[in-house]
Amino acid sequence: MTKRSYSPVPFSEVAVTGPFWRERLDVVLARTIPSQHARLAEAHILEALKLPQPPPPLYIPRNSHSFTMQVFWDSDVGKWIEAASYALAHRRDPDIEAKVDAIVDDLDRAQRPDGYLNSWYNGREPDKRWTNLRDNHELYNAGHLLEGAIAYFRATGRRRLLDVMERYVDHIAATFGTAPGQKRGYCGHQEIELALVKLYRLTGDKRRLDLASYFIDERGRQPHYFTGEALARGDDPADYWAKTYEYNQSHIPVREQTRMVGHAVRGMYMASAMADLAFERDDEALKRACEALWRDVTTAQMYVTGGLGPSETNEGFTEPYDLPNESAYAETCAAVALAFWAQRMLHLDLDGAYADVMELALYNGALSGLSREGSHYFYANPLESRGQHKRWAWHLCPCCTMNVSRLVASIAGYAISASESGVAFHLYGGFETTAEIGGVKVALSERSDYPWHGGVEIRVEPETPIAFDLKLRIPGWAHSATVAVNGAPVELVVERGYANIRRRWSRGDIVTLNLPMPPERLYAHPRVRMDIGRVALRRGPLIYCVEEADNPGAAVQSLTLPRAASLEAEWRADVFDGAMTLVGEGRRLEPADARGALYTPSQPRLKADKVTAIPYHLWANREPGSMQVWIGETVE
Ligand code: FUB
Ligand code: ZN
Repeated sequence: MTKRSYSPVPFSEVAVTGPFWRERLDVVLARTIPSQHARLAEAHILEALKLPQPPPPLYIPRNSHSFTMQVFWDSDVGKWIEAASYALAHRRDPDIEAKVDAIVDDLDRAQRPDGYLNSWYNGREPDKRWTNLRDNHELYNAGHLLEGAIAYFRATGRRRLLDVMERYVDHIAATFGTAPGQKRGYCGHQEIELALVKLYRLTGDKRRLDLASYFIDERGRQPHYFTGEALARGDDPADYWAKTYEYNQSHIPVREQTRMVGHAVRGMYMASAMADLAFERDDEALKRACEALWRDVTTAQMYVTGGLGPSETNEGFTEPYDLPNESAYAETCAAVALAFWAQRMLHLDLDGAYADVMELALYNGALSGLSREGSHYFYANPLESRGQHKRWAWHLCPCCTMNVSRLVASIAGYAISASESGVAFHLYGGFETTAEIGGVKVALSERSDYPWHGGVEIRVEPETPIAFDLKLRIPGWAHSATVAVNGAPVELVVERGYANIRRRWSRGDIVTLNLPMPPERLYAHPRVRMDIGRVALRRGPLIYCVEEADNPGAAVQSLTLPRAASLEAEWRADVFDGAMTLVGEGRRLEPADARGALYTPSQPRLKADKVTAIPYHLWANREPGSMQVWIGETVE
């Protein structure tokens, strides 16, 4: 593995100019970030930062395991700062910056002299720090605050929060590790590992990378830390409410894990950190462990939308091919985190298969978590509804709200990578940057109306002519792509998902890429029992669904698509602010028995009916109604 290959061009150095992501970004800047701050205040989460003071009341009652989600409020603050910072990189905003700075004041004041910083423990149980890593999210909170601090510094150059968090990281590094007197613990909810790698990349301080490696490699070792910790608290480890350490992926050491189990977000954050460490340390064995988990997730456990985790019980994985539609949990955070992991896998190998999953999760399973108007959310992202699912304005556990906003606000950071020898475009949709290649500044501007249309134009403007690789991702769904340079067709050789154009580039060179987007039918592996006899629709990177608002008359579950029915893409200016719909001549199932017998020897009648499908991420933005991704397929 050659580590020094492609690295993402950071979000702060890529402008978003295309209509699709520009619109989402503007909504996040103008509505989502300010409204999330207001919700954090209303939910008392900001008040809890104001220490020293008597701790705020318990706003979220303890559950039957004596757990309250209030313990991870700090993480929501960290994620909001991170999302706001990505937004600020696109448009500075004194009001938002004043709000961040006010939070920084509180955190600065709340930090203990030894560097410890946690609103729950500082205010309420100062003598119980680090006594329940399994459940109480202390290191998870630290990780999110640290990610927020790094993003704020990158966006504004202000480093006060970063200083606070570096002091806290010093404290954590002194507390945990393998040296005598240190705790050999790690967090029940992975997250700090990712943040520490980011800190290392910002500061170059290798101690941060070592701490991340320690947390990853200590996980799941025997004697099991959470067992000893429970005994030390006077608890019976056998009473663990989640029943199994698979829940937090500490059942065996991470390098031995080949199946993704347990809580989906935890698993995704862990795998992302593993990929980061494999990259930074050129660690072949860790890379192989990532690949095994990747195969498992993407071949047997992932929804067609890029959603992950069918079960509400553990907010996570169950059995291979167990992908129920209506009861799908598919937490927004898990799809967001799949995009994180895919991006990291992509940089281990520059294989378009990773970018395909990244794009799938971004446009579908993750984006569905945010409403069109920007202040309502989905926590679970089912693939079928009878109309019972409605977006919510906030949630007792608002983890998904800031995960989706930090993803959308940082979308620019997923589009382009650069290396010594060239540039790679992973996403299209209007992205511009200036990369330094072989010591020459090269301005790159990609223009397209992606994902609605597959025509892409890339203008290359080096300061002086220079030879380098321009790698263009040819998505797995694109079957007859073509490329031309300055109007002259180029033979398309696609290697692991990328067409490489190596030439001496000069100012004004223009590459045109055409990615035809015919509507396509997708079928699930026959072991996905819920999707037998059903078909899903895809066009380009978008997965589609049928929703009652476009298919009135009865629940969309009564619609079918004849196997031979053609599907047409139809631009509809009246659907939201304009969207590409898919339209086909479908059927409505009607009872064969006029009296409505529950069971009859006759098949239902098939009545011709138009089927209109919209992109999945747009569903549940109009009046409530039924929705379905996997549509029944009939012979006629
Ligand atoms: O536990 C913190 C976050 O809350 C998890 O990542 C989500 O799944 C939700 O449980
Ligand atoms: Zn969530």
